[in-house]
Amino acid sequence: MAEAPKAAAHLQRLNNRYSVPLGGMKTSAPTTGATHAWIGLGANLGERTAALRQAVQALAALPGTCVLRTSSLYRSAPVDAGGPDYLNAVAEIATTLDAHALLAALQAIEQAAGRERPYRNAPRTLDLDLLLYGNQCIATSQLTVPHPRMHERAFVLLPLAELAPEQVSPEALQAVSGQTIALHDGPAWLSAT
Ligand code: A4P
Ligand code: MG
Repeated sequence: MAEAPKAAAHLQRLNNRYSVPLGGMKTSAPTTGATHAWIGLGANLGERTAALRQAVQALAALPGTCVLRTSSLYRSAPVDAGGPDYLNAVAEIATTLDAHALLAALQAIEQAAGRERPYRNAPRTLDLDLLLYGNQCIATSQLTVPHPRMHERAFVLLPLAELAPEQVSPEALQAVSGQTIALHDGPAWLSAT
């Protein structure tokens, strides 16, 4: 495993403004009524990178939705769970879907990737979490936004801070700086063959 970067040192090195070549995908924002949202992607079963790549393509194919940017790819041991190491990333999208329709679409993409739910936090071929939906706070029986556990997790905060540093305070990064996490691949992971 590559050397685990300390959160602050790693983020200092990151250029927060790079944009990833998203070959063949919609990358221009819908013109009216679009909301920026940040999606957490994770996988720890099967061909993890391929599954995350296909998930980004599936996000870009959703109605009224485009993928604006994707983060680097991070590797870490399961938190509060067992099984193989996870790969995690975050995607920033602009979408005209409302938050509940977006959640349903995320779950459909998970299902298409062979996601099974034998027990809580079970290993999975694909997990898509809605981290942030604009600046909205949502609390329904199906959906909590911001995602309730995102601030406890380096595997969410590090990739999110690449794309949206204003959404991740230095204190939040400091709080997860003891978690072991490795940079698995830079932002070009999406377009690499
Ligand atoms: N739900 C409510 N709010 C949301 C939201 N903002 N985004 C509901 C997505 N779903 C949301 O999710 C269970 C229910 O949460 C859904 O029915 C939805 O209505 P799920 O995807 O079926 O199950 P889950 O992913 O196991 O649950 P959860 O609560 O999302 O798990 P976590 O907290 O995401 O933890 N370790 C590493 N290193 N990397 C990981 O990615 N992931 C987990 C899962 C544990 N450990 C990990 C990782
Ligand atoms: Mg989930």
